[in-house]
Amino acid sequence: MSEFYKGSREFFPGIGKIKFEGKGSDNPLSFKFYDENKIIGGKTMREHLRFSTAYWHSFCADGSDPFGNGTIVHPWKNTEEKADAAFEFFTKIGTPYYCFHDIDASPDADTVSEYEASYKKTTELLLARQKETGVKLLWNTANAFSHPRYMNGASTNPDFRILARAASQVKASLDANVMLGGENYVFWGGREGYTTLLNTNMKKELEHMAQFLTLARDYGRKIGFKGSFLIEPKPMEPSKHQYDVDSATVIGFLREHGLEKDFKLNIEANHATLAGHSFDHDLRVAADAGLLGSVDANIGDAQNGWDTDQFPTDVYDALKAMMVIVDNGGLNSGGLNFDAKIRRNSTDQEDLFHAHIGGMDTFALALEIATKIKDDGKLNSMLTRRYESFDSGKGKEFEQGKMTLEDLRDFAADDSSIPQISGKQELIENMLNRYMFG
Ligand code: XUL
Ligand code: CO
Repeated sequence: MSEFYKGSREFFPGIGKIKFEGKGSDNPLSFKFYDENKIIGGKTMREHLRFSTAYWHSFCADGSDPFGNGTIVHPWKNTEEKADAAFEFFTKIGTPYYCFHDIDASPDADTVSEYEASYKKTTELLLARQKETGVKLLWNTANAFSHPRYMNGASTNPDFRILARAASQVKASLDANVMLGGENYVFWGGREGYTTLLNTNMKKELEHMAQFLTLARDYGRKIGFKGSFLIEPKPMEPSKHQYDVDSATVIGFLREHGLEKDFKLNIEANHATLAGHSFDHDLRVAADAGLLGSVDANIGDAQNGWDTDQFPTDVYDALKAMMVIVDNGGLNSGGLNFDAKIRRNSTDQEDLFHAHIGGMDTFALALEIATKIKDDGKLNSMLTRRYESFDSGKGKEFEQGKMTLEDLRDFAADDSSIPQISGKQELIENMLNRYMFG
């Protein structure tokens, strides 16, 4: 049996299965750090990292931007060829999972029934490819933002007829998910927001969104979807203001509407930075709420304020993210999905391989270092010590809710010499560099 899937023809000729060769290797088409079978803390790297390739960026995007036409010409010409190319790529690069929007993989159509019929056929095709290769579906989603009908939103559209049309896509996508054994289902509200409050009833729109998600949850559970529903926060782009701004906003929304038992968060690095946070901030907020579901791994550009969706190569950034993920005990049914695209001027077929190799090696390194930091325990004990005044005495009573405001005042009045305690930021940053490069 071939090491990779080959369908009607080979779409990435001349490139074989990408293997781990270690950091001494000069072969650019090999992993230097990602050794899928290496055991770390009782699990393989493959099981820890649960990498996924994004259908849309890898097999649909053509490099076009608002100022220019596409630059990347794909050799696949129809749904079947695209699926063949995708599964060839997944098995050559070795991502055990993939993710897709309905119309990435399956053709869109004017009528709901035509759309459903072709989606069903595409799902059967994808299921056959999954069975042949063992590649699994991390999540799918409905694209309810590209078509002109969604210009005023999908579940938050002021026109009920558009909301219902979006629901037909979500229903079909949940049907596909269950057929494909998807582990999660994503909602990203690209146009769930507003351009101006002058024409927007925000309260009504948010209530509609909650009702829509509730119906999707109920339908999914009814047809046997056992995984997590995920909301992917993003503050803007394409909408001027998107309702799912960041982790904290989405968590509040889920709790307000009683959705927090079924929904978790899909955190994307470049969305967190667009919201004025760091990647690890939004991961930490989600993890602390017990709602960290999955990750869209990418990186933005320090000089640009938009969603550049670049492949992650910054080990420092990835390390800080992996420290949260390792502390969270992993991602459970989630994974690290490369919601990332090669640059408009990266036009060789092998560039898609270099991009994924870089992303996978970056997170493999980050996993190793984050595990080393955890096992070493020094940073963790510094963190614990920083809050030790709450471990006993009055501090503990405060945490237990046993003190009043007057008690606090009386304690402060008796406590005449409060020592100054350093936060030790520079020392910690130096320690991090030593873990990385020492
Ligand atoms: C857009 C984005 C989407 C979602 C899925 O910024 O991240 O690709 O991940 O719709
Ligand atoms: Co994303």
